[in-house]
Amino acid sequence: MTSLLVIIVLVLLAVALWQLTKIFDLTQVGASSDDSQVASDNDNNVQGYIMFGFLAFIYIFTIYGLLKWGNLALHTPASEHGSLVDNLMNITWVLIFIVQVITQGLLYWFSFKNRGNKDRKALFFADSNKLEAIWSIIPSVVLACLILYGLYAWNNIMFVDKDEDVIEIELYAQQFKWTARYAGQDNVLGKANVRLIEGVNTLGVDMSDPNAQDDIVVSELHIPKGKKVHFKMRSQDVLHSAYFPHFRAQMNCVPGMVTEFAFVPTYTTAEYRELPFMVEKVANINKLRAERSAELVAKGGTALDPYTFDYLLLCNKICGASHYNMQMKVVVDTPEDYKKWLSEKTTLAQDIKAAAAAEKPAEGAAPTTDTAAKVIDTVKTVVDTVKAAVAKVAMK
Ligand SMILES: [Cu+2]
Repeated sequence: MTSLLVIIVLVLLAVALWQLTKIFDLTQVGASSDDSQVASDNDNNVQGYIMFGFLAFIYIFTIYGLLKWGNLALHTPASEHGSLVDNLMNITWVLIFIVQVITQGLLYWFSFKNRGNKDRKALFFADSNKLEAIWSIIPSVVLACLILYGLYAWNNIMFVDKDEDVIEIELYAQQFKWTARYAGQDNVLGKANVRLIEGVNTLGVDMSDPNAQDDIVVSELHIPKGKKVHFKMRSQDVLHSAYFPHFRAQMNCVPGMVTEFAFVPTYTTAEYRELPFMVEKVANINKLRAERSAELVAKGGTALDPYTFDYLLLCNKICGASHYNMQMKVVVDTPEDYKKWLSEKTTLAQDIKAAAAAEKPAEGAAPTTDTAAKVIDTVKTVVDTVKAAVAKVAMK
């Protein structure tokens, strides 16, 4: 609401300024001034220097942005292939930076050098093969190199050897949460289908499949350091995107198909927390939080909890109203801790059994919900009929 008011005030101010300049123009009527619509040499000079001013603004803002916000970018990658992605990204940035600095400079310099002048006539030529060759060949070669390097990186990252010893984990996306399913002892995920979703079996795992018997469903992802983890993604409803920023991994989750991504984590959560850049970052966040907490407490609110770093799995597709909150904590353990953590989890088969056992005594309660649903349906039908009748009368 406040921002709307601010926008309205700004618009009104702009209108007022515009009207003021019109009044100012009217007061100048009759005064000796050049009011011709053709630009004079003086006009051209002024425009030329203003353009240089804008060029300086672009350069200064770029440098300022790099100095002020450059440290906010993701730092050390936490996966084996991460440095490959970062390399590709950095090369692209450097290229863009160099090209932008040179082309913007040339653009403004030539506009200034060839600005309007009464004594100069523009030279007309239909085309220049040499020029066109230069501006076509150079970008093509540079882009081809970038794309080839990108393809090389992509193939390297996406290749999973069939015989390789990997950990199979399913990531299940739905509005608005993630669930993970571990393949268990056999390291084979059981079949699944959204049509089989029922009760605690929220992922629709086909429990008649022998491979599904030891599958484990959890809401916090644990993975071991130094071991390749092969993720298979599914989505229940709309497009989601599994995004692990620290591991430089992202893959769309598409309803009706299984997508995949594999990576090897290289730092445990504890190790990553100890990296100097992370210690500094967390200290900085907590400094800001402490200031904010002091403000909140002064207003009678509660203080914020101090921040500790955790890897996250985020959703990177705007998938609905609570998309911003669609995340899952990811913990990278040492292989021993990972084994211990997984061994303490119950399998989905056990969960289903336990749920069935817990439900039995409460069986009498089930019909009530059925009755309630039936009553609601009847009321809906009555309302629809009345609506139709009213509409008919209105038509007449
Ligand atoms: Cu999502």
